[in-house]
Amino acid sequence: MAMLRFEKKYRVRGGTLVGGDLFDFWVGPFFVGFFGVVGAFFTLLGIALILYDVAHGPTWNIWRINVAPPDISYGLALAPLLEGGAWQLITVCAIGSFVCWALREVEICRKLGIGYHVPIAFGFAIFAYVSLVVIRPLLLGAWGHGFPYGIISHLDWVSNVGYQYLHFHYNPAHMIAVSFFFTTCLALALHGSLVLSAVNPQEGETVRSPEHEDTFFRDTIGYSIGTLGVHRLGLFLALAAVFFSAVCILISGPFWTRGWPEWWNWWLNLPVWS
Ligand code: 07D
Ligand code: 07D
Repeated sequence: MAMLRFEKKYRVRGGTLVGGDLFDFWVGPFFVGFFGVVGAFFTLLGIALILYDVAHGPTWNIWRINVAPPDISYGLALAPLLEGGAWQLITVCAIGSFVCWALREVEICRKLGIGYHVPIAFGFAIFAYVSLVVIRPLLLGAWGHGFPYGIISHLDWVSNVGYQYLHFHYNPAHMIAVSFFFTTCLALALHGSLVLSAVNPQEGETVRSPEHEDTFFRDTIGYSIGTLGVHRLGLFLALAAVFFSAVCILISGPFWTRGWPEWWNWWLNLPVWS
């Protein structure tokens, strides 16, 4: 079925999570929905707050603009708007906007009758963000532990927090997350190249079937995970990478305050060495 005809067929009312028919329509190719409207509200308010804060700052240079969280001395209290209060409200808007985006995806899945894999996957990204700006600051007792909103300033934060624990590469959950990120790239490169090699042939040659793809891997490493399996694997690898990222930052501070290299002393102290 041609795409435009398919869209016409499935674009019927229903499947929404709240509000019934309210905003249950499309604008051009985009589904609006209740969460589209609420999400747009949070996004616009968040951008307005960024602009307001930046307008009071020293620069409009896109790389250098910075919306900083409140000073640690404010603890978990609300701060004045230009002393971190804007960061707090922007954080509320960002979470509101991300969650609305995920729920809008859920409504689209319901309309299409497909699984919720995409919104669940995005939920992991939201969890990582919430770990950084809500859960860890709450555990440490101050909003000032969140990262600042700025292109370069958030890099400074990552570097500073990393060195605060002496050598962040020794964080075991960081190791697992990094390894999952690398493996995700390996899996995507293998999958993308294999599919192209089979279904995008030179002119005059025929498209090959999934059996060709499976046989390539059986010939090479003795096993093929299969057409469905490779997508399960890809999703697992990517979600595990983000999950262990959240773990690695949540344990840094709330559960381990010394340098990460020191954590490995348990290994050096194993009785087997003495
Ligand atoms: C390609 C999908 C498109 C999305 C893009 C991001 C904005 C922000 C805001 C001017 C893969 C759009 C960016 C809307 C503009 C203002 C105030 C996704 C794709 C293109 N980071 N980070 C970047 C965010 C954190 C880190 C780039 C966001 C953590 C490092 C971009 C968040 C830590 C490096 C960016 C976030 C961290 C970057 C490219 C939220 C650990 C880089 C991102 C909401 C996770 C790289 C100058 C990209 C860079 C980079 C955005 C969080 C580390 C500006 C929105 C605190 C080490 N980050 N980041 O392609 O070049 O993502 O930075 O959590 O080296 Mg970051
Ligand atoms: C948080 C982004 C969420 C995004 C959302 C959506 C929009 C809309 C709109 C485009 C999690 C945003 C959408 C805004 C855009 C339009 C239209 C993703 C998030 C919700 N590290 N490290 C990680 C590596 C070092 C340190 C994670 C590698 C050093 C700290 C990952 C190296 C030190 C933290 C990772 C390396 C250090 C991390 C990041 C190498 C610094 C974190 C991925 C090769 C001296 C962070 C949860 C992630 C973390 C994190 C990789 C080096 C410090 C595993 C490969 C040694 C402090 N590092 N790191 O989490 O775990 O994505 O965050 O050297 O906080 Mg690290």
